Amino acid sequence: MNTLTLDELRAWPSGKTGHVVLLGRPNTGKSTLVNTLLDYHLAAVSQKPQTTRRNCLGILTDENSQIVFIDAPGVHEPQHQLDKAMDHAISRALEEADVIVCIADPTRDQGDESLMVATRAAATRKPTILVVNKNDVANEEGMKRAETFFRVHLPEAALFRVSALKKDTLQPLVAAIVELLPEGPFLFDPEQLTDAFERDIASELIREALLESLRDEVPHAMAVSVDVWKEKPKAVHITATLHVERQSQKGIVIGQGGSMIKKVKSKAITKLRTIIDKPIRLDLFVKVTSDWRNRGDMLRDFGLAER
Ligand SMILES: Nc1nc2c(ncn2[C@@H]2O[C@H](COP(=O)(O)OP(=O)(O)OP(=O)(O)O)[C@@H](O)[C@H]2O)c(=O)[nH]1
Ligand SMILES: [Mg+2]
Repeated sequence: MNTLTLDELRAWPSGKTGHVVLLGRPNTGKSTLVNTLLDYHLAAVSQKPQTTRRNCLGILTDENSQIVFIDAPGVHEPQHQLDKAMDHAISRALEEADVIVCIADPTRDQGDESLMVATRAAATRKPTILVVNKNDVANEEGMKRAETFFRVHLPEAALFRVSALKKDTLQPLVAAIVELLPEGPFLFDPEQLTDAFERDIASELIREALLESLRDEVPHAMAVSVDVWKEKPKAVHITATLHVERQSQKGIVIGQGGSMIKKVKSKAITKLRTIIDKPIRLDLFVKVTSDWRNRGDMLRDFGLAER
């Protein structure tokens, strides 16, 4: 952390501020909500569950408040070591949070995962808000069912219906969050949008390109490491490795005559352009890293588990 001068300390803004965890089963729109509020493609989003694998901070600041959103992985039953690390990240986020925002998806039936979400939120006894997302596509019956389900465990929580894709629907929610936050000095510089490094965001965007391009389980068996990041005066050179678990998956990712990897690269470059304003050279390599989802050393190397 940088040392501040006395004058800078005196000028450091304060107001309503604190951590707000987004808690929900996979695919409810947690990352979408953060991206929309920040107007920035910070977190990977996809139609496939378990897109987010580690906590990522999205910092929303205005003159009087600073909300530090924790975009956490989706709550699900752990299978691999990776899932356990994701679950641990959720627990850490819940501990750190001043306010919990429980996000429900009314387009699906509420089941075991929703039950885990509701009971985990209730167990913290922290101020909690219930958000029913996707109101642009959900029907009234689905929204009512989701609300009734969560209400059993969170009878006191204020309720909002929103679409994480539409910023104007999120303003009443943001105001309610601010109300619940404590007063204090801002936790981050007002200009800062996230705690993630540019190369971590880049690896997420490359993974998003994989999630969009590849079918079934393959993207879930993949991790992305950004190995080289060179800032040249007129371009940024990035080298990344796409880790798969088996030789057969390597073939799928490369595709016939390299067609799939070309597609992934082109999609990834388009996404990276939203965060990098120089020309980009992206080199992708595919590597078999056997059973990485069950290996603590690899999970730590990929930044998915604590050191
Ligand atoms: N129609 C509609 N789609 C949405 C909305 N919010 C999110 N989605 C879509 O839902 C899918 C999942 O969104 P994500 O933001 O990745 O969900 P998540 O909760 O972060 O998922 P995990 O990271 O897997 O836990 C994506 O296809 C989004 O485009 C919404 O309000 N309306
Ligand atoms: Mg997510």
